[in-house]
Amino acid sequence: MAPGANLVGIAGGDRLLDGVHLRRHGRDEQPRELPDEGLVAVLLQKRGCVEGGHARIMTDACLRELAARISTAGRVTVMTGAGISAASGVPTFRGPGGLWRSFQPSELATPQAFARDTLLVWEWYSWRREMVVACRPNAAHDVLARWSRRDGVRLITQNVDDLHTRAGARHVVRLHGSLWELRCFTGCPAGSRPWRDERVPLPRLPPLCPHCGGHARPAVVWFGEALAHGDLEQALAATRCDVFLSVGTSAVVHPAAGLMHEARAHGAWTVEINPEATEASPDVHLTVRGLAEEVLPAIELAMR
Ligand code: BJW
Repeated sequence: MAPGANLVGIAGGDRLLDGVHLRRHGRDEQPRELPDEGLVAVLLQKRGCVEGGHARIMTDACLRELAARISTAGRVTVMTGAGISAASGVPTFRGPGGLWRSFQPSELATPQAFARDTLLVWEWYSWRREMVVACRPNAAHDVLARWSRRDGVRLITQNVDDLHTRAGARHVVRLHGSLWELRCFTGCPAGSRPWRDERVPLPRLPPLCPHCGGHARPAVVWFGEALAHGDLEQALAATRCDVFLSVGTSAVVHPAAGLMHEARAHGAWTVEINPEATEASPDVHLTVRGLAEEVLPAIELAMR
């Protein structure tokens, strides 16, 4: 912990926010002393305003500011990545335990890989479907499901696990498709529209297109493939917002990673929630270094 830091937990023995760090960025965010009010304490590190990474305690005040910004904003957009499902047991892609540590994206997540070894790719997706079907939405999905019922809140996800929908979220824009939908790989007209198939295991690997009898593929977006036009349009429209939260994403995969920058260019106040620094960290107004399943419930609590 940095010199001067004084990390405290939540009063009443609740340790919900222990270890959550908040970091402010951007010229328009002036450093200021934040009173220690003792309910929730988090560690604030102000890059560029406090020499030597000196940390100071930020308590309720900043969390309340974040909560107030979200409550009073007319338009709030939340974009999520694999990290939001980590607590549900769904592996992320990058970082320790990430799928790309054990598997090559070029061998599994491209149309070329599918054409080369259709069965191998389907075995990988079948394994992931078996894993995800056993997972349940966590507290972070639950909070976002509640927020999604508010006017002006838009939810964009890069995740293919459908856990937002299973948590009850409304109008989720799924930029990278769904593990639970299939479409025709050969591109026959009727099979181009994804259909839902939640059977685990699938009765046949590789599954076939019911329309033309060719191979069906997972209706997800692989590297080198365009995102569905409508999804990207909706996501871009959602960057016109007052607050943009980026939750649990390494922010390396485009075009999703560009949405935060778009939002900031449109004047949004941008926030990142992630236990690690990411490509986006230097560019957001506020970085909350913490776990989505802890930080989002804490924000929701502070909104009451
Ligand atoms: C926690 C946590 C906790 C852990 N709480 N946090 C511009 C620049 C450079 C490259 C490109 C560019 N534009 C396009 C490209 C190429 C490419 C790309 O971006 N490559 C980069 C990797 C360099 N993009 C594409 O190819 C895209 N297509 C495209 O652009 O098409 C253009 C086109 C136009 C017209 C015609 C044709 C083409 C498509 C990208 C598709 C990505 N697909 C995947 C697989 C989906 C299917 C599947 O699941 O099998 O999507 S890849 C994988 O990465 C998956 C994810 O959605 C995506 C993003 O990953 P995410 O969610 O950020 O996860 P992680 O693991 O990276 O990070 C997790 C984070 O959580 C970490 O930071 C942790 O710290 C954190 N965390 N626990 C909160 N409890």
